[in-house]
Amino acid sequence: MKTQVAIIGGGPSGLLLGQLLHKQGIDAVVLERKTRDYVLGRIRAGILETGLVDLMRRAGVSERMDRESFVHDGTVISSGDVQFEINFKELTGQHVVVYGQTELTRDLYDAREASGAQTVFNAENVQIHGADNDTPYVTYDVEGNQQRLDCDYVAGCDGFHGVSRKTIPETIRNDYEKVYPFGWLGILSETPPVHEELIYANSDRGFALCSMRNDNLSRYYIQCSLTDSPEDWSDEAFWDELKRRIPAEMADKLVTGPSIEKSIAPLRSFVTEPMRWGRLFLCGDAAHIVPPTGAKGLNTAASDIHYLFEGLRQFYSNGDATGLDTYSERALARIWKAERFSWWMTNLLHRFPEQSGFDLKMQRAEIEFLRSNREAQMVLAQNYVGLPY
Ligand code: FAS
Ligand code: PHB
Repeated sequence: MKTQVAIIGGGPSGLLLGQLLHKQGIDAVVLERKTRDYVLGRIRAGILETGLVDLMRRAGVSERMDRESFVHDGTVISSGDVQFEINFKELTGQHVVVYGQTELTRDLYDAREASGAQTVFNAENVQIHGADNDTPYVTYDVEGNQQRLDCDYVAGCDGFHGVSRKTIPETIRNDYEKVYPFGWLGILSETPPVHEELIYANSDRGFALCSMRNDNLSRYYIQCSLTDSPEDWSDEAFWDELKRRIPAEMADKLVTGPSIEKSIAPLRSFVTEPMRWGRLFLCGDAAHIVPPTGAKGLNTAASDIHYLFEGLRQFYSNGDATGLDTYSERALARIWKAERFSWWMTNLLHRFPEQSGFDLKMQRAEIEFLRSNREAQMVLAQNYVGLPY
């Protein structure tokens, strides 16, 4: 089999790239290790920057998102019972959009199936060959039979645990990592959101986040120990702990109910450099991970896809490889700013096991400065709505 672009990974990165390429008349085949239902079963991001919304519109996959998503003009930050709003609209003129990654991925799968573009599910043992020469190809197994896909380029969109990043020799690759000493226990509940905007809560007991998917589907997180498992937390215990971490006036009006999903995500900051090796380009979680505190993971994957798509569009339309040659440098420039913001938000809002009394005073002073200083709020708002591509 032959294609122009072999895309490894059928998550949001791979699917968005595939749809943009299809609209441009560039052939791409997606190789996904799991099934569509398995991919859609993962509950992840909820906040979209307008850059990602614009890419979905350009890909022709925004009709349901435009109909069902919510525009948020700000967010609440709280510390104990003190709470204040960061008004993105007033500070930056911009907003964010609330629309679950699951729904965005579903829309992309529906569009890909409607387009007739090829997706191979249950593609096992994917291996990338010849990325550092002019005739790359990918092998993979389906039902025990090895297949070969010849291509011009390979887009490694296979997430943190995929094969693409590991294909780049360690002698060439530089990995940068920070692992945080806690995780996020998240639940989904068919209950009305506690507030019309998100609440990022710092408390003596740890971090909490009140988010949502729609008027009757809420997403809540509490910071938890890395030794915890979801089974350790009954719904009742989760709700009790959440109420202790958000302002009392919010806790009083919190509507609780049975969880329909409960999972724990570890938190890490990670970047690999470079994001290109010959004909192989890394995108999204294959190249970088952020703690979800800044809602940047999916949104930084989107800017990678923007840069790579533009480079491929330019190359296939007039042979100019400038966009491809500058891909890694341009993507990393934006990624590191998102890493900084996500690291800063995580340090601002979480309780760290080894925090001293002085460290806690510094954290409280940082939150008080943010509460009382417009310019500090402007910096948070500019990063949260998304820095320019
Ligand atoms: P993904 O990991 O989503 O997709 C990679 C795909 O490649 C998967 O479908 C996988 O099955 C496939 N694959 C892997 N190895 C393969 C192989 N060898 N061969 C073929 N296919 C292979 N981001 C936010 O912005 N906000 C959030 O709130 C947020 N919450 C998160 C919660 C959790 C638990 C996790 C893990 C991440 C969260 N993220 C969040 C980040 C997340 O949304 C990612 O940024 C996003 O999924 C990135 O998309 P992809 O790059 O497509 O990677
Ligand atoms: C979510 O709704 O899942 C969500 C929102 C904002 C974040 C992280 C997760 O920062």
